[in-house]
Amino acid sequence: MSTRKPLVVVTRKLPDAIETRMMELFEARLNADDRALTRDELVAAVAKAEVLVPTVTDRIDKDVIAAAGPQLKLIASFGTGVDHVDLAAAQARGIVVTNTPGVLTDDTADMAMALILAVARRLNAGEALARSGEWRGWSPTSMLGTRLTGKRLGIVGMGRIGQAVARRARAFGLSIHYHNRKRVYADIEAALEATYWESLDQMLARMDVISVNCPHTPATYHLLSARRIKLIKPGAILVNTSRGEVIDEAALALALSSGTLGGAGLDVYEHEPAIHPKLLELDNVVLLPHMGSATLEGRLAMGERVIINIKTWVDGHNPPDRVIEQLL
Ligand code: 8YV
Repeated sequence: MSTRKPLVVVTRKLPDAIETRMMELFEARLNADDRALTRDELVAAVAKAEVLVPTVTDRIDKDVIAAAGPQLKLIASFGTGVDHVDLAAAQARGIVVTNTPGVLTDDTADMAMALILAVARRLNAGEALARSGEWRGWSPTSMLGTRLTGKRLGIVGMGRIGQAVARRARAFGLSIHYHNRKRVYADIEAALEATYWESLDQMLARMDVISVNCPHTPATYHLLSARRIKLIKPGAILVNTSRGEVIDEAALALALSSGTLGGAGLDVYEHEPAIHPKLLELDNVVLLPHMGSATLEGRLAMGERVIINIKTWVDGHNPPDRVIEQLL
């Protein structure tokens, strides 16, 4: 086992227990005030670091990778999505990229379900009324939402998180439909009583609720394009806990403001932290600040995965969560 301590630059503040362990194991440079690094700071970091631990808020594009010193050998990202890292550029420079899959599946699926419930049952409007001092008491026709039981849920991206959403949704009486690059194994389909739609267009036209759970890759950028948003069944609810870039946000805002879509629940945005101004004005949307995996347990588990990936690499082995570009 190697006793060498690599220089590990961590771009954001992580839970104390993770930072403490990193300090024990590595020559760790931490970010005590949690300010996201500027591009110049990121370039300075990769010029020195042997290992970089970025998050979704760091854009590790080909120029940043080109600025890396020859000692940078591992980008151990804190998170599952790796769309903020130019994987091809990293691979070309012989830099290994890892992520933290699996440990935020349940938290993210919980949030997708929370958004589905919040939009269908108008939680934001109800909460606002209860706090406003304007509530005049119960009425048979006020705060009417949409019943979920008996409705169809279409999951776009049936990976780990999509399947976890399906399991939850079944308990709420939704029938499960999905579109995925590949059909999932028959036993998974059977357990979820899930219907596979090879054609995303056809699925969108028939669903009452749509949940986006695929990663953002060049192939899924604006997968829900303006054309496809127009295909969605009028009045349907769309939720996104994956990446904003999968949906054409301007087209979505238009469909929501014109009333074509029934509502939306969004945890992620195309140009984070900016949110399309039209979305901010609408009351048929529930907007969250990218907090799908924000549980203490989840963050600790993500940190553990990062440490395991770095430690395995330091010890001369292949890190368990290595991301290979063509697999995405
Ligand atoms: C993370 C996420 O918190 O892991 C992901 O892909 O979207 C988030 O839930 C974030 O990416 C941390 O870098």
